[in-house]
Amino acid sequence: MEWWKERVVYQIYPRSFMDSDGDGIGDIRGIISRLGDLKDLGVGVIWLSPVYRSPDADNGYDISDYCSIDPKFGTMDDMDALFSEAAKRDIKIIMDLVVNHTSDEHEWFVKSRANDPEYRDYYIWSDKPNNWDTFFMEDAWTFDEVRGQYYLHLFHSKQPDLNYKNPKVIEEIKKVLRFWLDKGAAGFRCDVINVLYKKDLDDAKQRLVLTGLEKYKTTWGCHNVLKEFRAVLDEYDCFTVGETVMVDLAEAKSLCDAERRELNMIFHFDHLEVDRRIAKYIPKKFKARKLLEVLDKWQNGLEWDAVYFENHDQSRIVSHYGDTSEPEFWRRSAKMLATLEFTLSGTPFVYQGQEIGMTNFDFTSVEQLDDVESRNMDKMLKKFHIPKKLRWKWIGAASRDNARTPVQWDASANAGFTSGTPWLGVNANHKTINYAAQRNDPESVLSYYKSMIKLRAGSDVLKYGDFIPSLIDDRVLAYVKRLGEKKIGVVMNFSAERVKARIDGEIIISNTGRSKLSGTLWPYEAIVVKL
Ligand code: ISL
Repeated sequence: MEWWKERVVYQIYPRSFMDSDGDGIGDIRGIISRLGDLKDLGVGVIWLSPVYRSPDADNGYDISDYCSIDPKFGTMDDMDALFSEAAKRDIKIIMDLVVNHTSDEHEWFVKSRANDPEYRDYYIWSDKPNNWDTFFMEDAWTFDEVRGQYYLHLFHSKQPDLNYKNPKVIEEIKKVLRFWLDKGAAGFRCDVINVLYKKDLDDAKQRLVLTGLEKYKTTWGCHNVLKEFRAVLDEYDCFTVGETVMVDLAEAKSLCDAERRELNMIFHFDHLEVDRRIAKYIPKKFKARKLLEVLDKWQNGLEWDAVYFENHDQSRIVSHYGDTSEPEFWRRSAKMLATLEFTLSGTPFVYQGQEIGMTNFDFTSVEQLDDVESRNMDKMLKKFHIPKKLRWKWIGAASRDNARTPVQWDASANAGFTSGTPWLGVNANHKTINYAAQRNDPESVLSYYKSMIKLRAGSDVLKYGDFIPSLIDDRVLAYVKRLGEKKIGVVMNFSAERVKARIDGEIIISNTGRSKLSGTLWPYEAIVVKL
């Protein structure tokens, strides 16, 4: 079996993980200081969000030099040290490949806007804008005074889109792939990798959000570019996971089917939006039935899945699908969600802090937010005359900043993240929710994550078994994993009430430590049984 199917991937958002030099921003030396905890957790791969030189218009997803380390995170020697220290612990590292766009401060863009013949077609320029808009709810074209033309950007205006109709651009990115693979990277998480190739620049069908999407989402041109990258990747023992925005199942299959393997796996979004509408911000009622239907679709639709419930763009899963209204419900629902994650088939991804049940932040207004997407969503909702209180309720629940508050290492000031002033506020609940309080507590969320990761590692049924949905209603979610004759049953109560549910089998693990089955599920109880 491929090693990347066996291992658990842990995502580090470096600016919020661990600060070693007291400037309030996490850094590479800080990561090295915490590798022991990651080893203890059972991590086999680190996905490192961008640490490259960047002016930070989009927190590092606007890169000005792909083959560098931004001084705020340290030096290339620090990065080499991280590769070797991680390797000593048998932890591989995949880098974040953000190549749909660069920063407008990248030398390629500086030369392109200056009409340098070698670079003038590295980006997408036009004499007049079309009607497309961005993922950040703004116009997708900005007029450049130097060039005297408009340039396309599907995200921030400081993130100009590269032109993948230009073979030189593809060759440049192949060099970036080789640079990091030669340094020891074990692959890449590929940012918005399904929107690289724009069919044409004509006006598109008007949409409430993302007008222009049909012009660039998973186009045949994108497949061809990915095939070119695959030729380089196949020279190395590595894997790729594509972040594929708005992807549907048919597109996902075409991107990561076993034959073409343009990508080894992809992140899709449906399972995190069963209680959301209009691009994740507008809430609707959660139903376990809906979540099970979506999981069934993707578990049985793809040959191999990337299983995740958090990342640097998503709200904290225990606040989203769990219950933080009281300590016992918080603990139990965090463990229930871990039970879900590690009994699904696919490579599990854990986001920093998820393993200790970190919750959404406790900010009180949009003015406290750092994230450009959240601030622009507030502006857009204001245009629709949504009242401030309701705007904040929606944005506070879905903002990407929920995942970006510093990791809570202990109960000291700034949660042990920094000796300086943290770049983004530390959640006040770090006094009770932190690594130090959980490391040696057998009942902690952290200990349960370690147990579930160990359980998965030892079970081919959980890793590779078929996913068979069973009991479904709006509160209880249950399924069977089957591999040959072996079957494991999983049942979860996504509600604060006791629920009747007949369960047979021999208990393997539960988040309540029960020793026998009783036909009733306690609030947020999860049970895994051998059938
Ligand atoms: O989370 C999202 C989908 O619901 C969007 O907020 C997100 O912007 C989109 O998925 C693309 O995300 C990636 O590309 C962006 C960057 O801001 C995100 O952090 C990154 O994950 C542009 O590089």
